[in-house]
Order: sequence, then C-alpha cells, then structure tokens
Amino acid sequence: MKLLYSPFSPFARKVRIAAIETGLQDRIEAVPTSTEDPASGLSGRNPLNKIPVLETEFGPLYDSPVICEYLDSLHDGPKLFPAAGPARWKALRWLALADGLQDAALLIRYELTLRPTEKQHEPWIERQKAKIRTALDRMEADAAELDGPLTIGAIGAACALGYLDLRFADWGWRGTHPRLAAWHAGFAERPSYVATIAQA
Ligand SMILES: N[C@@H](CCC(=O)N[C@@H](CS)C(=O)NCC(=O)O)C(=O)O
Repeated sequence: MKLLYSPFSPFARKVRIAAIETGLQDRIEAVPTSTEDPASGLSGRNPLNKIPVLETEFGPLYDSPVICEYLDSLHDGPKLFPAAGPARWKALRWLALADGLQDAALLIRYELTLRPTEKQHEPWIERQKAKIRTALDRMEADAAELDGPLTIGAIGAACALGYLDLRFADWGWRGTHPRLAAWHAGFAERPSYVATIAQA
C-alpha cells in the first residue's frame, strides 16, 4: 500500500504512528506528496486534495481516521479503536478533539504562510487560537483518560501536541497544561513517535 503524506502533516503522522504501533509499517510505502503540486496526482485520489491518502487494492482511502481504522482492521494485535462501549466513544472523542485542534492550528498556519501579510485577519487567527486554548484545557482536565491501553485517541492527541511543538513552539502550551505535558513526555519516548518527528 502507498501512503501519500508529508513529514510535516500531523494527520499523516497519526497514520504513520498507527502503522508502526500495529506492526504494519513494512506493508506501507510512504510517498512524499505536495498538496501544492497539481502533477502529484493527489486530487485524482482525494477530491479534497488533502493528505494523507492510503492507496489500497480497492482504491484510495481518506481521511486520516478512516485510514487508521482500516489499518486497525488488518492486524490481530491489541486494537487502537476499542470495539465497543465507553472505551470506544472516549477514544473517538479524543480523536475528534485532537483533529479539531490540528484543523485550527493548520488554519492559522495557512493564514500566516499562504496569505499576503496585508490580507491576514487577526480576529480570524484569534478565533482559531481560542479553539486551541479550550481544546488544550479540556485535554488537561481529562489527561488521566490517556493512561492505559494505547488508543487512536492518544495517538491523535500526541500528534496534535507535536504539531504545536513543530509550528507554534513559542506558545508554550506545557507551562499552562502540566498534566498533559507529563503525559506527552511519556508518549514522546515511544519509538513510533521518535521515528516520525519532522524537522521544521
Ligand atoms: N480531515 C483530514 C485533514 C487532512 C488535512 O487537512 N491535511 C492537510 C495537510 S496536514 C492538507 O492536505 N492540506 C491541504 C489543503 O487543505 O488544501 C484528515 O484527517 O486526513
């Protein structure tokens, strides 16, 4: 299977970590893909022209939660997506919160890097920052839920925090979210996390 990705994409990182944690990495060929390059063929695989995309024998799969759940169906080890009950819904809620944080952070990133300075809209940036702050506060309050068996929610949270470290290190989220910081420090020792660190 081919994974169209960028080393800087937190969504693709989640997929790459899931692949390593489930022992599937050797079945996946990671193909660096630019969302800016029409010749990449990305839009022919994902009409939204977003990465990650996983090419499978039955066609392309997107977005990252779908790819992760597909990968989770391919192995017999402990599942990243709990099968049922509160454990499943909590893992999916963590995943949604982490992805939402990443969406807001990416919107800020695009505003600051793709728009001319004179067209950047500070209230829009502040609105996204507010989402990130309230998401981090919720994560801090619920951080104890991240302990225990590894889930896709925990992987998502680690990637979202890693993206803040990559692009917005000066925000200093650790100072205001100590429980989350302690949890993240433990997660950051996992070989899957280390192997997927992007250099800015
Ligand atoms: N919901 C999607 C989000 C993917 C996403 O936003 N990817 C970014 C890169 S990190 C992208 O492809 N952006 C290009 C664009 O928005 O045009 C997922 O979970 O896969």
